[in-house]
Amino acid sequence: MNLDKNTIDKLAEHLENAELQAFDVTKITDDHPDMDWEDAYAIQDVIRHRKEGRGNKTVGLKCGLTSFAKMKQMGVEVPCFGFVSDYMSCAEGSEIKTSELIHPKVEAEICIVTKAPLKGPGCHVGAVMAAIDFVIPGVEIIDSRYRDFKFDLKSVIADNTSASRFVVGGRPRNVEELDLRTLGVVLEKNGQIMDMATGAAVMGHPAAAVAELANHLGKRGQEIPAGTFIMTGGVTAAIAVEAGDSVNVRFQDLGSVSMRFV
Ligand code: OOG
Ligand code: MG
Repeated sequence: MNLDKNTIDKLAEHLENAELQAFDVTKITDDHPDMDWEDAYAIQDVIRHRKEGRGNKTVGLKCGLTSFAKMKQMGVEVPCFGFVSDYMSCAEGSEIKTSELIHPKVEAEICIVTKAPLKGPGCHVGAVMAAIDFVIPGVEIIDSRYRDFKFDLKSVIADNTSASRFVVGGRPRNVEELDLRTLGVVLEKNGQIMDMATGAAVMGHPAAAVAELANHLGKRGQEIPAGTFIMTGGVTAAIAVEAGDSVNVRFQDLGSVSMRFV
């Protein structure tokens, strides 16, 4: 750790205010170039404690920058991890207010819910497959607090990996009924196909992203509890949306997830 507790608390407050009041900021590594990975996750943890202290429940975990499309789009090669809170969850088919957001983008996510705890190190795809209760399709609405979505990995980790809103819906399925690698996803905005991908785009297998998450938490003495909702990371590139747009994502064997931006 290179930053002191006071600086970490100040940066967490700064980034969370930007989220809650919907204004953009410059990336924090510009002012704190010596910030390290531990500092970045420590800032994210303070944001989580601030939300929980206000009574917001943490309702899931997210993997980010796990697909080739996303890594290329954002110019990074390492995944990152964050969390989602109760107020970020939006119902299937609902209207999402862009006035509460800065510059939202949507991405298709293959999501899972666990039925057994997962603990790294050494967590692998097999262990994850055994721990999946069901698979459910989702759409994440990311909204980086950084100007023009320009950030480096440490800045985006501190900013809770751009977490903003998410919608789960469609048809949950048992994992043995699916091939998560060949599962096709088509993302449409206003009836037009914007991007498509298959599950293997996420680290070769979406369960590999969950294994990485368990190994990441394991290094910090934590585990993924049973019953955890996890987004495995955008399988498609993220697509910018604005008021008036409607989004529909079709998932092979899992139905579709849709929402409107107002
Ligand atoms: C970082 C968040 C990445 C994903 O699924 O890849 C993420 C960003 O691109 O702003 O949620
Ligand atoms: Mg995502």
